[in-house]
Amino acid sequence: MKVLHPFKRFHGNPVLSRDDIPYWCNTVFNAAACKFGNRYLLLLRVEDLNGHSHLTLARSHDGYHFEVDREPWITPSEDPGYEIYERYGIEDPRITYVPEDETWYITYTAFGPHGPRVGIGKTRDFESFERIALITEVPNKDAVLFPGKIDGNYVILDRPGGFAGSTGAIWIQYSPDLVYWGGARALLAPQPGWGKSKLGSSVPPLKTDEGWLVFYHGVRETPSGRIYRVGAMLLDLKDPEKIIGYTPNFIFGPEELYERVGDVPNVVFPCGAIIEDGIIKMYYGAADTAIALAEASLDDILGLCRLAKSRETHAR
Ligand code: BMA
Repeated sequence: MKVLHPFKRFHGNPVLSRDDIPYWCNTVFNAAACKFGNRYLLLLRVEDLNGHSHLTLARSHDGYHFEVDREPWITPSEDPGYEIYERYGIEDPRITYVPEDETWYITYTAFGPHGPRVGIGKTRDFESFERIALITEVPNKDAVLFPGKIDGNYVILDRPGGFAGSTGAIWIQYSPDLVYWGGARALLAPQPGWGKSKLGSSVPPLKTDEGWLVFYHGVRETPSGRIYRVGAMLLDLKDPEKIIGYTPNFIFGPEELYERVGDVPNVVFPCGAIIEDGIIKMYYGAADTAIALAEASLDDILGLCRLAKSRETHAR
């Protein structure tokens, strides 16, 4: 059976909003997610009263009710190699566990006077955090690391461009050491329709029997502003440059009031997902103002990805 709307929103949404942050801030949104031991962790993007973002941890025993740390965890770096690039904040984190390194990697958007670029760092304990490198030039954001090397290389999806008329496509790149990246190729470019203006990967690729499952956001410009929605595609496990299926339509979009109304209206923006017992928990920023949760069955999502096998409509 085809399921048109595979995600069900958590009845207690939003999961976190400004009132849950134990210090002054403007908003909380766009959180990375992972399971660390038996705890669910969210790495929150918190926007301060100056409009600059930093990252703060929230912890949960059930994935639905979170307690936020009293202090920020990762703040913009004062190291001279980073300072100018993070001067206006660090945004939209994604967390990937790489088993062969026994390490959790965190990618984020560093934002400074030159524009947005991608940073990557690592942790093993969610206490200490070490920056590895700034890995792209500007403008680039929405970088998600695959959870393991493929053919000896780390693999990342990122989104160069998307500003001043450039396409805003999802690209793929490779690295032997997480510092030097190359072999860049365009993977998925915007098409007329719900993702016409730009695309960006949402959550790090999830390994399934049928391929790498990638949620991505698509942006449509309208006379009353942008609408951010979510689609999914499947990439070949051995050659992730091959799109082997995708959802022909968006599968999640702003509908509830907390997604429609906020600092930036009509935005759902996932940065983290956790799969347990065939159920995907997707955490998403709602209207750049709160964090919400929706759940779907993995089978339903894979079924929707099987609907379109051709790559023809996805210009590269
Ligand atoms: C994107 C990113 C996200 C944000 C979205 C909607 O470009 O900056 O952080 O949620 O815009 O404002």
